[in-house]
Amino acid sequence: MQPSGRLVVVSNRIADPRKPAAGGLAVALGEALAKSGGLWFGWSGAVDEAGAPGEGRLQTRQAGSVTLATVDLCRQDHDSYYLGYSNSVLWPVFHCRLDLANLETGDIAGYRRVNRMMARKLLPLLQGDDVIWIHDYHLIPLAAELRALGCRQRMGFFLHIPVPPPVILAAIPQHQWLMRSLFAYDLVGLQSETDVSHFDRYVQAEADAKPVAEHQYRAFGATVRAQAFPIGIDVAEFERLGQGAEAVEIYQNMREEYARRRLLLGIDRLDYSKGIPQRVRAFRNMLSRYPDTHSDATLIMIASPSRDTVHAYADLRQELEGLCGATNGDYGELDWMPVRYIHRMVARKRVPGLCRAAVVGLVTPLRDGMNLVAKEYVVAQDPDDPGVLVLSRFAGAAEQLKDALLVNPYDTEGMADAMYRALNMPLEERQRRHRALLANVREFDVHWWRGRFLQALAETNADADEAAR
Ligand code: ADQ
Repeated sequence: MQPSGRLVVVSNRIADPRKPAAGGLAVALGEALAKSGGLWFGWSGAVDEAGAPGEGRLQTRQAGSVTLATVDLCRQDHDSYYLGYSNSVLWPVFHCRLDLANLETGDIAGYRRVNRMMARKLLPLLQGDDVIWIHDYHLIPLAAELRALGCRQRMGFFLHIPVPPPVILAAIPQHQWLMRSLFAYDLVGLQSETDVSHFDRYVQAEADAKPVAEHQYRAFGATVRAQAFPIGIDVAEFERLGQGAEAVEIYQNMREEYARRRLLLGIDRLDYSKGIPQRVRAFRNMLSRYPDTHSDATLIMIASPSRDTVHAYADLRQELEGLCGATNGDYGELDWMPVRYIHRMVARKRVPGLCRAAVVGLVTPLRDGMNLVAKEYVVAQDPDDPGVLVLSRFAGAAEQLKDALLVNPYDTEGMADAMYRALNMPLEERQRRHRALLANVREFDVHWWRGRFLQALAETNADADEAAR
């Protein structure tokens, strides 16, 4: 069963699903929106310097059959809602980094103000039988704000980042309010079973919520269904990109340039959750303990700039530059630079070619909701001569991709050993692992994810239905 009404997607940022740079998620959501003649609502990405707090300017435009509706944020709202509460409180705490969380600021007011404003702007655009799908940690209280304005439509929420263990979550001064907000939804989608178990333990301990049926919890006078829907990639789209001229060209260039060398690759946003310095330390440790890797193994790290006005990100950049420089200084030769670090985004069309050129894919976050690079790396490989995925056990993807070499990113020696093992893995083992990984990535792709979520949302015995009767 799929919901019959129009689909409304709400996310912090929106993308034109018809643009090639949009990426798998935008394309997958765009498809579902196009089918129902849907609406996509979110922040425009622009800061209106002349705007007033809580007053976003609404703009709408058509992208085929999809309506894109955006609001601008004024400087104060952007700083407190986006940089502040979302990215300096929720992001670090949900990634278990209490040491980086700024829990004493007053940014909660801006977070609530923007969610309330978004609800006010969205409400008049809604139709009676709409099905509303809200995304990610920026917008946790949006359903509660919409309900307070009388919205009775079915609403689902998907959290793209991990749920931390209850004892960490409870460090947020407003944790009760935040989690109560989730009970305004009919369905809460999480990335992994670990996330569901953390949610389950939290609501039982802090809200005395009891599971009333499979995946159903009752607390705060409401019932919510909470379940894992591990997100996937658009495999067909990524394969198409892989056959494109730009992917083939970068693959050939890399093979030529590094003809005598073996490449290990990391592609990330430069974020402290991604375990990037830990990865360089492990690589350095491998160089120190396995001299046969010298003048051979080369680590390519492509880390795109992200949230660089938040302090923790600027510190990370400095640390990484120091580590890469030191490793190259200590181990490099005139004709071999062990680490190539590029602080930039690479064009999406090149990503499959880069992944294919690397004999080892390093996806080693300290915590990650899912991590789509792990899945992209698998799809990009030559099935006859595939590379090896080294994957952190703390990425949501590790619950599905059990045939990767799973590592603990805090264990420098263990990770160095895994890198070395990956570099030297026999062909037959690489093929066997790759077959199993690819089958999993193919089966649980982004279309499966979208379909399962929307089906579950359609099946919820929503209070919304009762209220409407
Ligand atoms: P992110 O933390 O952004 O997403 P991820 O899942 O790794 O992380 O997706 C990143 C995407 O951006 C991938 O498609 C990747 O190829 C691309 N990308 C990253 N760095 C790049 C670079 N330097 N150049 C070019 N492309 C780059 C959040 C959660 C994740 C969750 C996703 C989806 O943090 O855990 O998997 O949402 O739910």
